Amino acid sequence: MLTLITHYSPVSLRKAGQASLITNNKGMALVLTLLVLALITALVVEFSYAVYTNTNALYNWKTSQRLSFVAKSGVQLASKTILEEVMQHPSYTYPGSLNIPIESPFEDFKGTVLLRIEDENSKFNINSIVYSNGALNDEAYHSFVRLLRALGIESGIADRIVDWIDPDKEPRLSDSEKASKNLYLDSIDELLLIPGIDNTIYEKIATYVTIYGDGLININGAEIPVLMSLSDSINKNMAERIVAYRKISPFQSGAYIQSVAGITYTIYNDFGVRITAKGTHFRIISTVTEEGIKKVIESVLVISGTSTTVKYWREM
Ligand SMILES: [Ca+2]
Repeated sequence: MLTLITHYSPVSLRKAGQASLITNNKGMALVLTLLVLALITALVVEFSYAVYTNTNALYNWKTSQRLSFVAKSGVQLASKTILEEVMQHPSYTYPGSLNIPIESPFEDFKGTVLLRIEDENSKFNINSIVYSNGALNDEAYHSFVRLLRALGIESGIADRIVDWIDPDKEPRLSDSEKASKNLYLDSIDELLLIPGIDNTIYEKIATYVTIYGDGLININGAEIPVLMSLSDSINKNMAERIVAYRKISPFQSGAYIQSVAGITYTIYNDFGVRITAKGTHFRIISTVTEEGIKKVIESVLVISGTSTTVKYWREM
């Protein structure tokens, strides 16, 4: 019995406890080592990922900067092209829009450059429907209604735009003064803010309207619906004849439109004061793409004599 008691003496128990403590400590050390190792591995992976992401972001940024320079050069080239055209024949500008694809403009550049030039004077100036004193410009309003009709859009949209722009608060339609701006449009996109103009209507109108220019329409560039907006006497067939005529011989002045079969002096007299043969405001869209990265610069240039002024500039 005694022996047994000795075997289980407090000393022996302490020894046994120490042995198990040592084993436990070793186990803890192993767990800690494993934890530290796991942490280091996670940190290394995280670090490599961060370095990879940063390098990639830096590479994309560098490419984006490079493309931005190429796009800017594109705008310069387009403006030079327009100026040369204007110098060559000062009385008119033709055509209304032009796409210029440029193949390998620089060494080491493997992307594509597409320049698009649009004569803004070939479009209908939507702000022209309200005079600067706030009164309705009847002729422009009726032109715009004709444009809407040619595009298959109901004429009430013209009234909604008038109320959006004009300074008064008297609605032309029951709800057309609700939240109206009562100022001119600053961009075409603003049409989407006008109640009653949804994406479908906007998409139909957008390419034919502008906020630039003096309201005169360049008959050398106007597309069929815009030509039809000039007068009730210009139907689709006549508008097509105008387009066919200018392809062979661009109009030297507005009056030259009478050379087109069917356009009598009486018909011309109806809209003669609202047309021109020359554009002054040009939209340039320079799109550069390389290795999946795209840079677009959109700008509007005003040409006066031989000088150009940038009216609008947006980088995307
Ligand atoms: Ca108003």
